[in-house]
Amino acid sequence: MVETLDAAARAALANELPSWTLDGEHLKRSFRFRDFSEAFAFMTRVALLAEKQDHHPEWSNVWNRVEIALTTHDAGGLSARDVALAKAIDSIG
Ligand code: H2B
Repeated sequence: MVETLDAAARAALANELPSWTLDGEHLKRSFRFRDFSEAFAFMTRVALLAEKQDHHPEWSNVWNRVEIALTTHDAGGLSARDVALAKAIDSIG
């Protein structure tokens, strides 16, 4: 069973992941690209990362925008797996 993040770990997120917003049990970030093709190319790269980590985003796409929300369903909340995926997404975003 994956553990949810404790209060100290949540407090550290602002520094650790400055581009992400903590919203309840989700880490959220919006991306905007030049067009749909670039947005979808990004999503493809994230999908491959997610498969590699066996951890998958809740997300939506409208043309050039991609909205990502990370949470750990197996834990019923935010876990280190979300932080790891957010960092990996930052490295390609
Ligand atoms: N993704 C997310 N976001 N949360 C999970 O708990 C989760 C997942 N669990 N991807 C994984 C898959 C699990 O269901 C499989 C069986 O490993």
